[in-house]
Amino acid sequence: MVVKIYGHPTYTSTARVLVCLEEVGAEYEVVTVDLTKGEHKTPAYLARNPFGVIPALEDGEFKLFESRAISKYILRKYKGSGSDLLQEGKIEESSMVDLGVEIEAHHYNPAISPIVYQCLVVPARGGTPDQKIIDASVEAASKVLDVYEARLSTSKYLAGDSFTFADLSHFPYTHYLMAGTPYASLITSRPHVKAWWEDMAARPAFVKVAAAMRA
Ligand SMILES: N[C@@H](CCC(=O)N[C@@H](CS)C(=O)NCC(=O)O)C(=O)O
Repeated sequence: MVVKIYGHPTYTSTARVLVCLEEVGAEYEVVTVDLTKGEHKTPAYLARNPFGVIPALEDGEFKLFESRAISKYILRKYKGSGSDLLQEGKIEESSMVDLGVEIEAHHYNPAISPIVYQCLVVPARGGTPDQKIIDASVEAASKVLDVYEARLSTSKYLAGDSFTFADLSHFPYTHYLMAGTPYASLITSRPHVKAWWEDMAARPAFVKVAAAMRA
């Protein structure tokens, strides 16, 4: 029985989960949910995720949604088949992973996602990007990335000297920022952030999942 991910590999939250599965070498199946056809709002899908967003996980009888919760489930279930990306059992190290994931979810993601949305999604739907939203988001992202630059000048990764889920969780939006917007300099102008991203982007799991993404 393989883990099933209901989602779509081009969407960021699904990509986060797929990178985890690739990192641990788990067997999995993607059950495509086509957002353009509204498949995420059908009663069948709402039974998997009542908020009507992708992804959702099914592992035998067990069901879960929210990409970061699914990611942690996968990393816990397959701990031992790869590196320990949650640092579980080590109270300070695992707390640093939690901190990095919280910062990604509540500071990084809200600053970067509007840039990606305005530069990639809006034009793809025939619209014109709102430069005011982009400018405000670039300013917000700069402040967050200054914090990252300081942090990454004292340790190779966000939670310490090992690559963890705190780093991995940044992958989907950073991929689209770098590959699909004119704002890659947010990353490349900061030497430690640039080295951190280049190191992550070269990981085989990232390369494989990125190949199925849009930009
Ligand atoms: N916090 C959720 C966010 C999920 C989310 O917003 N998914 C997007 C695609 S990346 C979605 O399904 N959007 C469809 C919609 O909002 O109608 C998670 O991490 O799983």
